[in-house]
Amino acid sequence: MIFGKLTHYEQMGQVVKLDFEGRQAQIEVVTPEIVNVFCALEHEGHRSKAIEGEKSVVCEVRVEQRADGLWICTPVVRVRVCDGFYVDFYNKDGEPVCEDYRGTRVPLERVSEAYKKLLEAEGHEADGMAAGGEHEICVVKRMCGSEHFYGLGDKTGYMDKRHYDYVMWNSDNPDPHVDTFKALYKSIPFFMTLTDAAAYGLFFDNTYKSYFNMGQESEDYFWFGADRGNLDYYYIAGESLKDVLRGYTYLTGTCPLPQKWTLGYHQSRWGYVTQEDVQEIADRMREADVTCDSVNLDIDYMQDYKVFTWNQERYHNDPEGFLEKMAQNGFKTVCIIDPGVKLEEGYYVYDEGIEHHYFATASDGETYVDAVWPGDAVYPDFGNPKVRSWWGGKQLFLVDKGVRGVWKDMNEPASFNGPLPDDVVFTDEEEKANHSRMHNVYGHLMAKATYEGLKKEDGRRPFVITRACYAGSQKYAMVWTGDNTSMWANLQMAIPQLCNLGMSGIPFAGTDIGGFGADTTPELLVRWIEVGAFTPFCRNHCALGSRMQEPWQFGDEVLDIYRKYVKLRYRLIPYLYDLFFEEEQTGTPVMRSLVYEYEKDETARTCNDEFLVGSRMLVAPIVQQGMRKRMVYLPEGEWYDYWTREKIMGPTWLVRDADLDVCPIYVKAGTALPNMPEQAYVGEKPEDTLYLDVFPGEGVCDHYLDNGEDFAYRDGAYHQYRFTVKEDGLVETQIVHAGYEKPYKEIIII
Ligand code: MIG
Repeated sequence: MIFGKLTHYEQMGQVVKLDFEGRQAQIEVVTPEIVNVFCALEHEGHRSKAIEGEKSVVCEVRVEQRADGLWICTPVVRVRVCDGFYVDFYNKDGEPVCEDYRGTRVPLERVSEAYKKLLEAEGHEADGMAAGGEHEICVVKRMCGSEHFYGLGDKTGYMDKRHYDYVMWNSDNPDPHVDTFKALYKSIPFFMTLTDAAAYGLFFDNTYKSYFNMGQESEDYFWFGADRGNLDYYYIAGESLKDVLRGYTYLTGTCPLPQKWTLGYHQSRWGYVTQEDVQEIADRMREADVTCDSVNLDIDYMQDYKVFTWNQERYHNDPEGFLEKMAQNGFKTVCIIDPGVKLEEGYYVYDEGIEHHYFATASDGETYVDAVWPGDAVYPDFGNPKVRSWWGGKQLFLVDKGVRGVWKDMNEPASFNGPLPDDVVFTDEEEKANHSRMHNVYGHLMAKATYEGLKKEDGRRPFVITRACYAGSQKYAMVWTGDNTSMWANLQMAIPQLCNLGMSGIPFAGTDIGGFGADTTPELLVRWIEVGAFTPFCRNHCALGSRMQEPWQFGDEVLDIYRKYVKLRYRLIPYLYDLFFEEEQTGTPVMRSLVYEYEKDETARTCNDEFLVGSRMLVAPIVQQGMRKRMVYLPEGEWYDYWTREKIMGPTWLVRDADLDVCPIYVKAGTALPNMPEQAYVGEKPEDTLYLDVFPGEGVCDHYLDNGEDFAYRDGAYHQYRFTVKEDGLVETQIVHAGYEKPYKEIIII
């Protein structure tokens, strides 16, 4: 990618066209805070899958050629473009924030070819140790030394991504997820950098396999790159991480407010085969008095794993009747749909797709066939808008049966033969594109098709769960982190993984509680629900063949503790729902890393075993086998121990006892936590009473209420309450917005 000298420039509104000796490029000011750096190496224009609709905000852009480069200034950001298309970003005071690195890269030295052969002979993988190498497109940024990196989607490892390297390539790797993984199911090529002086975000909007080296190669720089596609990235300025994330979600969208029941507890397992199996689970949930809103149906409800069919025999020819019976008992059914369509003449989904050329083809133009659950299968070409609306329409099959949510699996896309070959042909809106371009957005486009179809066919806020996704998928789906393993390391990892998803614009996320693969233990299951009760999505799920892990599988002590935390979650659903409302407006995550709220706090910056729910509740769970007490860090401010109501001044470290039934929780002084009265599932009883759990101190808490189901709130059909808490624990209530026809009849202060 040789640019050479900058020979000419032209300002066209907020776009500055740049002629270099070797290539043309451009800088575009999207908003005063957001600047796009672009060079059309593959195709003209952006074709973003993540950014939809017009995002440009009119603002003043001043361009000036100076001796040290071409300066492009917004009211907030100053950009300097130099020969070679080096691009530097400064704040409005002219202080450097994010500069291109001018030195020579020093790739890490790896073993010689000869030694590689030896390593391979011994059975080691000598390649793939580095996500590095030379890339056609590569942006190298200088490091000042105090960098911390957050975001990058669902990567394994810890909160701070500094010193690690990753790959963006949606991957279904059956091995236990550990720190050394370079990629998992999702590709979110966005991260935020925090230094002692500044915060900023970089979003590399390139759907090909891409690489992120966060100072693993060197202390002097970090880099990201790809071999194909355009050079196309966004610099997002902000006063804080919050501002930056707001900028990123302004570009790529926020997650729409979900239906309230989806915040309840979900019970799942791959292996509930028959109607009787599902019924038994539902009955036992109620018998055991573990609050529950949904049983999720895995692949066995289908006929021969054929999507949009129902196994009539297993459901006595009346799945509708069964789902209706479940619904009367408060259970909303969510069921899985994979992308792979069984190759079988006479099967309507296959026949329709073949007739209209809706499936991906091999390079020779023949329908591409691979193997997945139903055996030989073909892949819907979700890059084609017609395929998306066809697939969207298929949701009617499910909606008609009473299904309330759709769970998208295997959409990396995965196959039984590993990833699809690069040259499989898909559509990218109106032109053909190969798999290497469409791979990372396949799940995203499938989620979009599903969301739009459900919205049309059902009308309620669509509940779509997806395993694979790309930047911007939060507009269409929530996520789970795929096939984790019942091991302590994966419980520990759940915290940074979900917090980083939140800092990547994906706030609605959860892990398989108890672990998916391998056998859980009573202690692990207990500690996992003590975390999962506070994560945005709360579902216990596990693999066929692994030990059963429903709450009652390990005796009364485990069941009692499990129930206690699920009930606590339900009490807090109004609080969680408030956070989702806030998230839709601002992009601020529900589950937050400590650094997100306390970015100047050095301890918060690398905290991996505590998290915040909103800004007012801090959870410091036990995530170590055998541990019965732990060190807890509380950032600045006044906190209360949720259980003992003891008041503690932060910042401080303390030792908290935590027997098996204790998950340490702290609440900020000045909080009125909205609590839901006890019920077996969301909506069992009318929502006419609210309890306020008050933690005295000065504070203002907003609380949101609507019908929890449809889009009427967008036309103002909601109530918003403001609770002003005082030092003495008194609370003043105001109604800030009154639009919901069934506001609370009573607000009771505990
Ligand atoms: O690889 O549908 O991640 O949640 O239970 C097996 C069966 C395919 C993978 C999903 C998992 C699900 C399983 N699926």
